[in-house]
Amino acid sequence: MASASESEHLKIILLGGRWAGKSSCGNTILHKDVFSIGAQTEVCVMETKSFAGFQVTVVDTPSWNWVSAEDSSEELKQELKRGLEMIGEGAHVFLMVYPLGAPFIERHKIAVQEHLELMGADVWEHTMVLFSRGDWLGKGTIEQRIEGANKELKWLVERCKNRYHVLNNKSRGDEFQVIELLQKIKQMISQKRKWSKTEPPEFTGETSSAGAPEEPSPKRNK
Ligand SMILES: Nc1nc2c(ncn2[C@@H]2O[C@H](COP(=O)(O)OP(=O)(O)OP(=O)(O)O)[C@@H](O)[C@H]2O)c(=O)[nH]1
Ligand SMILES: [Mg+2]
Repeated sequence: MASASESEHLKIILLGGRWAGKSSCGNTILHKDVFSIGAQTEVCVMETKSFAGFQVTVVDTPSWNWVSAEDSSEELKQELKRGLEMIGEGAHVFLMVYPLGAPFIERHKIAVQEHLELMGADVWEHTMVLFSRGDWLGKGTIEQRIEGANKELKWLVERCKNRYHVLNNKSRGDEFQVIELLQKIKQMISQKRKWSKTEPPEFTGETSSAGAPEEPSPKRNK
């Protein structure tokens, strides 16, 4: 296993509405009781831990109510932005936490879209849906659940480029569910890096020193 200094640093910001399970997911990811459960999170809290060859930083954030961002308090909006500042420079991901089994209708969609977009116009490029309450999945798979979901929930998954994961916070001993999530996040970050490296340089009128034709950039649909 790589040492903390060699390991990849994964920076995670948990976002979501009231009672979504953000703090619980944070504790499951860090395998540690860092964030308070059951009491509404009021301010951002950050913690880092080395796990499975990764250095993992998690920022827990206060929830929004299921209203338009316009109707959320300035304090809440500032605190969400502070969460992003806390995580600092470098690649990070947003985990949009939503409890499995809870209805996701138009007003949830509006609240998610407007609050997430406070994090920047490109927020969707860095966002994965994290379904909490994995114990509520029952016998089916998450893919079947999404397949049979309403258009609003499908919209959320599609907006996140089909990136999603399920955590059962009642099964904190299940490290595999966390390792799998970290692998997905790593893949998301390295994909993003690959895109920025293969992005064709702006045309300057000069021929490239190697004289080789540019590779076409990969499609940005995942
Ligand atoms: N059954 C089950 N309950 C969960 C799971 N995750 C969270 N909960 C419960 O959901 C409730 C809310 O969890 P929190 O982690 O406090 O949610 P939060 O989004 O941080 O909530 P606020 O910060 O208060 O808005 C708690 O009672 C948790 O025990 C899960 O995977 N399964
Ligand atoms: Mg909380």
